[in-house]
Amino acid sequence: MMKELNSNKIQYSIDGPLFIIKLNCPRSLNALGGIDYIYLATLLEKAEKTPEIYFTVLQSTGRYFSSGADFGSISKANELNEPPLLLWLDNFLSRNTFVTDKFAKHSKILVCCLNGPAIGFSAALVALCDIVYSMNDKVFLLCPFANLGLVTEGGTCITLPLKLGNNLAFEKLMFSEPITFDDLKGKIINKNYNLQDVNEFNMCVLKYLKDKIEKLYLPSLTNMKNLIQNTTAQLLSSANSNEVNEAMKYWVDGEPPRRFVELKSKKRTNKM
Ligand code: CO8
Repeated sequence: MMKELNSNKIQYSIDGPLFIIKLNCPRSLNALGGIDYIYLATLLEKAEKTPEIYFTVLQSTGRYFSSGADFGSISKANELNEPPLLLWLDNFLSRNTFVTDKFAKHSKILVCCLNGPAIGFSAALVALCDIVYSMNDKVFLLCPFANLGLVTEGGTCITLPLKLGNNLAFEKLMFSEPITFDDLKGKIINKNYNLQDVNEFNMCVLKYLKDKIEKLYLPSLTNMKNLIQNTTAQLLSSANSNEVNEAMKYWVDGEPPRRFVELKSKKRTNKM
């Protein structure tokens, strides 16, 4: 029997036309390892292939939406005795490209329930969502690529300038600064729920979506997404490829792995 990919940090459920994916590792602020990100992408594929599904809803738990790549899993990869080029083609380039592509090309409406901050690759995935609801005004996105010896990833060289505006995106990326609720509202965040309890927030968004779509002809929605997506599809596709290839030289030289080790030992932080 073929071995199935799985992750104990991510769960999914189906509720009518909604495919709900929940990050459930609040202890590490929903940090995700390479396999977790790939599993997340395979769940998007599952939603993609299910004709009754029109919305893919991302939810999370605890005080962060996701603190990005799990520094433990990067340290583990770094300890493998492989030539750096092969190591990072496998553990960075192929994975990032695949996951970003699945998000960028997803045909169902991608909704993010942003319960808290999202960092790094996870922040990039939030920026790829079509609709984002925030739990309160404490949420932020942080792309600390310069702090970690990386470059933009997950399509952020396109999504952030496009959604936030060029100069704001520049400042946030160049100085590894948080993109605050005020920066995000009306640009990436559609609506703020002003809640403190994550379960209540997640339930409220699901109820809101069900009420909103009750009388709609759902194929119109995915068809409109397709029309909108067409305008940026090529840009995102080439950005995805350019981003990971540009970052490879840094991985091979060892700068990001060194900095992830510092994160793990708490010598480096992305705390504001
Ligand atoms: N990985 C693993 N564990 C984490 C991570 C993480 N990214 N973030 C937090 N944790 C853990 C902490 O170690 C801690 O565990 P413990 O209680 O056992 O010590 C617990 O979560 C709580 O964290 P803190 O005590 O640090 O909480 P604070 O509120 O003080 O700080 C921060 C929160 C600011 C988020 C801080 O934890 C931090 O800086 N974390 C690192 C965030 C980060 O830099 N993530 C990587 C971003 S870059 C990226 O995602 C691109 C990667 C490209 C490779 C992708 C390959 C597929």
